[in-house]
Amino acid sequence: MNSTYKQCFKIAFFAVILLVTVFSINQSVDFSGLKIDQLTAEKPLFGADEYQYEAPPANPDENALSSKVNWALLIFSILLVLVIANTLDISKYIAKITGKETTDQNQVNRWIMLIFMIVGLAAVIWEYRVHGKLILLNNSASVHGADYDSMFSITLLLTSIVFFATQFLLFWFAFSYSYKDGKKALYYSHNNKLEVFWTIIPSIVLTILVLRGHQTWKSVVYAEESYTGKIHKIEVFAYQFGWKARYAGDDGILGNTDYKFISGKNELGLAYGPEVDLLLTELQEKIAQDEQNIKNADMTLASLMNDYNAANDVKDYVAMESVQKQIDDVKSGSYVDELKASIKRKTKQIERIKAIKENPAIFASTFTSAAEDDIITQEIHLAKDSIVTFNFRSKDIIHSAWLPHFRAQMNVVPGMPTKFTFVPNKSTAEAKKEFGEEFEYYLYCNKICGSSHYNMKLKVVVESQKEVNEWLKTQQPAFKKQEVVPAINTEAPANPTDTTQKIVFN
Ligand SMILES: [Cu+2]
Repeated sequence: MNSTYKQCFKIAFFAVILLVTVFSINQSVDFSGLKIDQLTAEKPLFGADEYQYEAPPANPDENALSSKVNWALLIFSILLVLVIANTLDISKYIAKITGKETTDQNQVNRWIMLIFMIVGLAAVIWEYRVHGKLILLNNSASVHGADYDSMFSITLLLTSIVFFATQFLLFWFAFSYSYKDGKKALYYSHNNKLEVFWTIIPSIVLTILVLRGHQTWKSVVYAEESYTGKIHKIEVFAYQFGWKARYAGDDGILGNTDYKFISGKNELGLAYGPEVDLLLTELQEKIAQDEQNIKNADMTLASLMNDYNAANDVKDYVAMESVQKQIDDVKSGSYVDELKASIKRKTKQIERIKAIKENPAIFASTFTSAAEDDIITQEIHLAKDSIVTFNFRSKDIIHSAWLPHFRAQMNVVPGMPTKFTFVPNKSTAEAKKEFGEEFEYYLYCNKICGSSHYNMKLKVVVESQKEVNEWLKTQQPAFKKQEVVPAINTEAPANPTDTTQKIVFN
């Protein structure tokens, strides 16, 4: 009787553990928001929908735990544990009473092995069928994409064959060669032929896969050299959190850039004289302001004291706390230190810009007229079958430009320009026919780069060259030609004195 209690306790213990596990999984994952069919049959492969996925609005009547599927799973799991536990116990008691073994555990195990194999392999086949659209790629939108896809498919095919064969053998042997009375296991420690066979075959297969991969990689990475014809260069600029594209204007040349030129109005830091002069003026003004603030630190402190007293009168504790913090900063000197540091940074920036402007050779090669008519856009339009090179630049941290439909991805690293060349060969209109009217190509950020990383995407349109040209005409050049201020120094200055005459520093 004592042992019956023990058994009951054991079963109850396992049931509780199971219950807690299922409950905690249920609490942490809201299964109700995840619908498998949203990722499969009706949806386009890598379509916009998958990446714009929004969970359906929560139904207040239906909390996560009331989901029918999960309750069914929970109850089923508990029952299964109870049934197995009871079966084993009952047979044990019968064996005790009758003195005969009723259940042959070897028999149970071998059948469980077989069932596990069938269920497991069936689940794998189900996965291939249901999520196969995400695995078996065959609809890339770029020339090199087809190569990439076929490589993926071949690798998947080979690994699948090996997977099915080894899993079948593993479980079939367990089933087929289970314990039988009077049968002795064969002691089989080594077989040279077998060793050679299963070393050489995988080596050859893997070598072929790796070499093919290397060839494909080379053709993708060095594509710019291998294509003959006009290469359309587009700059793709990443920042937290967004993208900007830059096209060459009528001159067909992308202007130079420098991070030192980046300002509120010159987000990409283009080497455009008037804008850079404006930045210098702004920096000088800010320095003057900072210097003034340092001089007035005592006045600032007095005014903060007044603010504090005013807040104290009305017992505005939030305001009091924030003013107190500012008072502390001024008193401790960190307010002035911060201003000094800011002056130092700005002075350094001015020095660096002046270094470029005052060196005739650097000036001439930096400030060409090319940047003037560059077009900065919020979309990328590409001509179908044209050779495109994306030149990537980052303003702040590492991003990664990912164009899944074109099977392209490239890190975007601050201070290290990267590029990627490819030929889009499926227009947006053709893709819409294939994937549905709502389909759009996108360039995503594929490096988790901060709180709004998920929002970093840029629409890509593939159309005819004529349509691209028409679209470009509707886009504004980065800088409207300034009529009052004469365009400066588009040519190399004759001598250094010339340079200083033309550029006015404040
Ligand atoms: Cu990013």
